[in-house]
Amino acid sequence: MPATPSPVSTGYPELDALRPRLQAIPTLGADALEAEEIAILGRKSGALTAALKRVAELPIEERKSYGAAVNRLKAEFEAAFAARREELEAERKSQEHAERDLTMPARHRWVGAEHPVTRVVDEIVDIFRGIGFTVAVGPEVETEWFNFLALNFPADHPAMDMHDTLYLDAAPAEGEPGGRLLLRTHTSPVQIRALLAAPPPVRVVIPGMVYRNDAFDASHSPAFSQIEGLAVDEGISFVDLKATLIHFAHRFFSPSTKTRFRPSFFPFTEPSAEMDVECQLCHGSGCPACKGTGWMEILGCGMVHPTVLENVSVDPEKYTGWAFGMGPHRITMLRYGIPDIRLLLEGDMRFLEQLREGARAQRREGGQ
Ligand code: 2NL
Repeated sequence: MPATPSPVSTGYPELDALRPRLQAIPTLGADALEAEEIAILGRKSGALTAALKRVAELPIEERKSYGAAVNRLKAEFEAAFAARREELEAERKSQEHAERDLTMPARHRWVGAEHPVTRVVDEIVDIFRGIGFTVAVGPEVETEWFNFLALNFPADHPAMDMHDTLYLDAAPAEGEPGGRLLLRTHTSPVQIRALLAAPPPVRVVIPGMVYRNDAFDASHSPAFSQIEGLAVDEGISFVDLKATLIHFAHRFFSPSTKTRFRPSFFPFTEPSAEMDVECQLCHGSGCPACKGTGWMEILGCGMVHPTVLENVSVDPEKYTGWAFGMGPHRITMLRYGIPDIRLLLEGDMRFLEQLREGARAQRREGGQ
């Protein structure tokens, strides 16, 4: 039994053996400090934790003084660890300050945003959803039947030529006519799928990417977006087509935007029309963007051709319908006066930043 325990000797050799490690703590680095703390105080295998566990094995008369010695040493270790940790943290902070160059230019903070074409597609889809249309999507690899033949394209139509359409090398589905695979050239095949999936009434809009064998220049891209819409029901007329598309133009552009319809031709509609809105840049007075006409063409449309309805087993005597197709990339260019479609496909941040949501309002207010 030891007499009075001195500050350096506990009288227990196995505890005294830890003292050099206590004295070494002020010299430890951050990692070594952490390892040493675990080695001494760790719950599972710390040296002092083990010593404390041994208290229970001692004869009753030795327990009190041994337990007290362990606890005292533990308190000393804890204080030493805490002091060293504080010291290291202070060193780290002062070093950080010394290394900080306050003359460095601030780092630009990037904030993500929707692409302007995505925003335009969402707006268009929302307007049609607001008047009872649903939204559908479909495959980008299609067969000749869904993409052309079901839509009343004659088998020798120039659009089906390899010069205009990107065909896949894959073998066509077993000897089926129109089974050749291609990248869809419009979203119309999805409307064919919608008509086959459920009987009328059908009111659906279809956004998606489409592909053509075109050169990449200021006004053409081999990949671009399209939105088509289709309404088939009993008693639908050209009046419904005009009323719906004029409503769309008033919501998308402005309530006072003037519109006009001109006759046109598509194999899948009869009669067919093209819709113009007054030029959004000059409001009708004529400018380079509208080639001096005061009008911008925004979409093609028409009454669904009876042959198309027959091709999907919808009775053209009972049902009629109308459809439209427009290009969100084109609409985005018209809305913002963008002269080159490649700007919308190349992802140059210096360009896209200017079209960020709210950027126009910020500029008006004299912000960045
Ligand atoms: C354009 C013209 C149009 C349609 C697409 C359509 C779809 C079916 C039946 C009939 Cl299933 N028509 N779609 C109709 C007229 C025009 O697109 O210039 N698009 C950019």
